[in-house]
Amino acid sequence: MTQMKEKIASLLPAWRERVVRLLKEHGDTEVGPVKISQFYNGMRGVKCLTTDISYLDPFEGIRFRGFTIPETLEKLPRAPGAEMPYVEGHLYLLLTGEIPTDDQVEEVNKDLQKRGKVPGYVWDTLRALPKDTHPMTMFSIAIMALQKESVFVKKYNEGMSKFDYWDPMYEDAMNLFAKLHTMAAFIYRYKYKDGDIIEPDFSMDYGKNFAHMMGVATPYDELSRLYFILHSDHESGNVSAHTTHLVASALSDCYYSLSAGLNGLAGPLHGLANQEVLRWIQDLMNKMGTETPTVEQMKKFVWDTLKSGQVIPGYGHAVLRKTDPRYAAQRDFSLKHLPDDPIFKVVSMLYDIVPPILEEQGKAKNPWPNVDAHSGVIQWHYGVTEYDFYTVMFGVGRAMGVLPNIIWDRALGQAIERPKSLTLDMLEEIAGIKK
Ligand code: NMX
Ligand code: MLT
Repeated sequence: MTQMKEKIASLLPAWRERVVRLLKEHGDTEVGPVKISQFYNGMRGVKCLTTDISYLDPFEGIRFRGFTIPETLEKLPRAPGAEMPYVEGHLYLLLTGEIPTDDQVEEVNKDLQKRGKVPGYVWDTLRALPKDTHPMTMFSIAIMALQKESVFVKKYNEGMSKFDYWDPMYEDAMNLFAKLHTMAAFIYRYKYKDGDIIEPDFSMDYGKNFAHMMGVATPYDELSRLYFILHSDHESGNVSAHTTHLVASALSDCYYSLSAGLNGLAGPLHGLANQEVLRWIQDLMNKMGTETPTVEQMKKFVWDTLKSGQVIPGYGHAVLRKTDPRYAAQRDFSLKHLPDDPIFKVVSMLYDIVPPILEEQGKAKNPWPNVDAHSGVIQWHYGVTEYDFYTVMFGVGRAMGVLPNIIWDRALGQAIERPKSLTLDMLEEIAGIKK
């Protein structure tokens, strides 16, 4: 057993004891009321989920196991001379709540390498799809194709105590995460590079290997590490995390659960916004006939977008009420590596232009940029201009957060999710509306 798995096993009894005690002694304590508006506004603000893996403060942004993004990037181990920490170390942090040693990171890396080989039938499945299939559909199908490998299903069918569910869930999650970067890069090269596939090099760490398989030179390896870490987790109410949790709550294995979660990530209001941002900026440049639109041209384009009833992609958030620190981290990377990139300049100008316009329009509760406003421009700079692909990379990163979440769901005995619904008649009656 790896130190990471042993660590989870050793932490479990104390966490279980806390949950049992909380439920036994305080199970009836009320956390908050539910308003009628929340039945129709996507349950915004209803406190009814729990995770210890990350927490999102509206003004501070995300904390991974208690660490802010700058703290996470500073504390996690990295390769000698590397700018960004190992993805493997972040996985260890998310799963155990502890910053790993170099030795522990090395062990995670070796463990993922052992699990990394993708069976040939996955490639056959992908090759059987029409080439114009969206890469997110391909990614989701590739994950589903692997479902027959589920250790959880096998052990469940053999008969297993519910206290042990987390163990095969862990095995499945590691087996799946170990292959995701290879499947993502395969989709990219198959779809956009004439099927010229680059084999994985398992002597490399996760981020570097991804850059290698994408065929993009350094510092794309540094970017990949940063990208996967930043996109990993955003507490449990966002569509991809919540869907993964919901599906897993039926004891569906992690292949079914992650694939479902990523189908949610593929929506333009969620992860697909990163491709929308690039599409929108390209549209801006094309319509204005220049790579360097003026402030006035940009303002007009923003207003035109709003007046046509569309959202400004990459801006606004359901929880955040300030600039997303994931945006800030990517901006820091860009200032160092691509300060003169024309699209980066447009992205920077939009940061000054969009928020006052959204405030003037008066609808969006948060006028500031989110993670998706910045991720595409960096990919574009390194030649990954096929923006349909961007959400797949978001998905690889997101898996690193949601898979640990469902392992811990099993470990702490979270029940099948089943909230109660009411009819409009009932809500009108509660509201005292006479008909
Ligand atoms: N541009 C224009 N209008 C907006 C925007 C925006 N960027 N953000 C919110 N609004 C509108 C929203 O459509 C709603 O309008 P209406 O009353 O007509 O329905 C109104 O402002 C109130 O919405 P909020 O309560 O501020 O936002 P909500 O929590 O409902 O939605 C998002 C959050 C993220 C879905 C929303 O801000 C949005 O659509 N942003 C653009 C898409 C985007 O960037 N998504 C990525 C989010 C991050 N991620 O990776 O998932
Ligand atoms: C995310 O990373 O999931 C998005 O920012 C959406 C959210 O948190 O609601």
